[in-house]
Amino acid sequence: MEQEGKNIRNFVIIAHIDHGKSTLADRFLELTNTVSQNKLTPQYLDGMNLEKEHGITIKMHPVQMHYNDFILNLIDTPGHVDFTYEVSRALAAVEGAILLVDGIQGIQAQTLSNLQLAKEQNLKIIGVINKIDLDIHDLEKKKKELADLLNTTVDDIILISAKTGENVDLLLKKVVSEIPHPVIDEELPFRALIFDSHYDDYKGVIAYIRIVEGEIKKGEKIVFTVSKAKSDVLDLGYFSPELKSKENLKSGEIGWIATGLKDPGLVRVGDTVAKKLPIEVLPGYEEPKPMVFAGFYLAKGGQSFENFRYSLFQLKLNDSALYFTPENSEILGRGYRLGFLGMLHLKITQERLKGEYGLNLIITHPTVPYKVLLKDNKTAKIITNPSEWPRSDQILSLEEPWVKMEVITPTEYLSAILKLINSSRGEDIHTISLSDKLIITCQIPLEEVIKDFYDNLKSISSGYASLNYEISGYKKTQLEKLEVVLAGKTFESLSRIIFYKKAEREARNLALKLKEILPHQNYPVSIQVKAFGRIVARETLSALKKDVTASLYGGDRTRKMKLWKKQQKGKKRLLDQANLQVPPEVFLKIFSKSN
Ligand SMILES: Nc1nc2c(ncn2[C@@H]2O[C@H](COP(=O)(O)OP(=O)(O)OP(=O)(O)O)[C@@H](O)[C@H]2O)c(=O)[nH]1
Ligand SMILES: [Mg+2]
Repeated sequence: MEQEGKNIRNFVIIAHIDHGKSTLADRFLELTNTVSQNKLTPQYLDGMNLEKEHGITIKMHPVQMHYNDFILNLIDTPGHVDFTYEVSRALAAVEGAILLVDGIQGIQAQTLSNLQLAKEQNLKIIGVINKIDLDIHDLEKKKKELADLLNTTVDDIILISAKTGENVDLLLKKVVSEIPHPVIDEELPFRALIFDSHYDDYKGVIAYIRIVEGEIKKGEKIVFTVSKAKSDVLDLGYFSPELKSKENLKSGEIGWIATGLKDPGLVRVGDTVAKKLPIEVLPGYEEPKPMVFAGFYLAKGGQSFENFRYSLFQLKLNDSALYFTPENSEILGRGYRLGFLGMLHLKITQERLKGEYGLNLIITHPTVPYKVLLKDNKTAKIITNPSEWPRSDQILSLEEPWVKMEVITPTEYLSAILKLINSSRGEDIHTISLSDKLIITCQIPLEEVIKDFYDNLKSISSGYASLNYEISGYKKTQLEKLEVVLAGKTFESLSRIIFYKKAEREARNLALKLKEILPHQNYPVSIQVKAFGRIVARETLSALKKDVTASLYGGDRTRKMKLWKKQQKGKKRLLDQANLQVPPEVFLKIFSKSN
């Protein structure tokens, strides 16, 4: 029995974005005949449409392969910083990691951060340099750099081309010989860690599990230690990468179980599955803290709110970093405030809700969470929605989240990057060298990072600089709420919070933007943006006289005159103004322009 488990190798591929993880997985799938040649499209494991569209991995993807007498459970992981939670969960399910480095780019920010995560899990790490089919002029230096990073010798670093397959067989042999087999204990009661999940219309919640001890078979009863939910194992099996059924899953294996549970809220990633309670709970995962929030609302004529709610719970099964709570807006109606790990996470979520659930959604301006200390009760409150912002005379002090940021760049872009960091309120800036590159570390407000720091960094460094960041805590700050008043009426869902020094400029931009995108009315509409207790920006949206009569057929002059006269009547105008509607599309337009 024990012998069986010794044939298992569980490992991940980790790297910076685009360094070739999924392409390497293709070569493994090919080499092990897991996927037939005619089916093997590039980045085969990136099975989601969105992954293909964007050319990046968004989810971790487990797959089982057979190689000689070995069972290899590989988990491909995403490289983008917004999806690091996927990486960290995958790491907890395996014993080893291939750390892949693009030979042209060398070590990048997520190379370091993902390596750190793998070390924390005590994984066996194999260092690999990829893309050797390209002309890498300082290959020896790059080898040395990676060897130093891994505390090993250059002989230990494998050079491959995931594109041509060169040396990939060598790498696979090394995986088998160097990554330890899982600790096997089939005698102890069954315990497994849920590292991911998804919803299936027929089979209910499918939990992706790493079996730690014991064995589970089809038809047996299981219980989830956190929710205490009970179910039967309707089906179970392994990833091929699609779900393949088998009879049982044993200690050391990676697989899935179909629970039949229709309530997506009952199964949580990080929970321990057992056959009966009490049982010692496995360490699980730290809940990621959402750091970017935005209101999501259904566009008119779309699906029901109930559908929206259910879709969010279903999506959460497959994206455990997603946070949501109900909220209301005077313009947009009932909706949800969603929390994300970054702007790409937000964008991908919007696209998944549309593509997988058919939800057309309108999104309000994204914001970071602020800590507000009120004068009366002196307790700190986290505010993630500008409409809940207290009056300024009630505020004792304010704090905003800061991050520790690390930028890796070729030396020639140093001064441009320092300038960018400074104009983004960066502090505590240090620079150290990493062979022919520089690592710049600094503290910087999260709000600045999520805005357009990444795009600016990429453009000033011609794409060569990379960044990583982690929340370092809250710091005292001064913030202002920009309030939008249209035709004398405040529209809360258009308000936003901003660093006080940037408030006036942002207010002017906002007023101009609104002028550009608000539809003209029969009367002039005053656009005001308030901050610091006064109006800081003001524009007027002119009346569109043509519109009044445009719908009239022909040239009936007397009717037109009548309409113009009517339009001039002050009373009517006031009535119209009181009913001024902001169409939901305005949010889409504001959003797309500021990002
Ligand atoms: N020339 C060359 N290109 C490669 C090689 N490996 C990968 N690429 C290319 O690099 C790009 C990124 O490859 P992916 O496999 O998607 O990279 P990834 O690490 O999975 O990216 P993320 O999952 O988004 O982090 C693609 O255009 C690949 O064709 C290689 O060995 N040589
Ligand atoms: Mg990938």
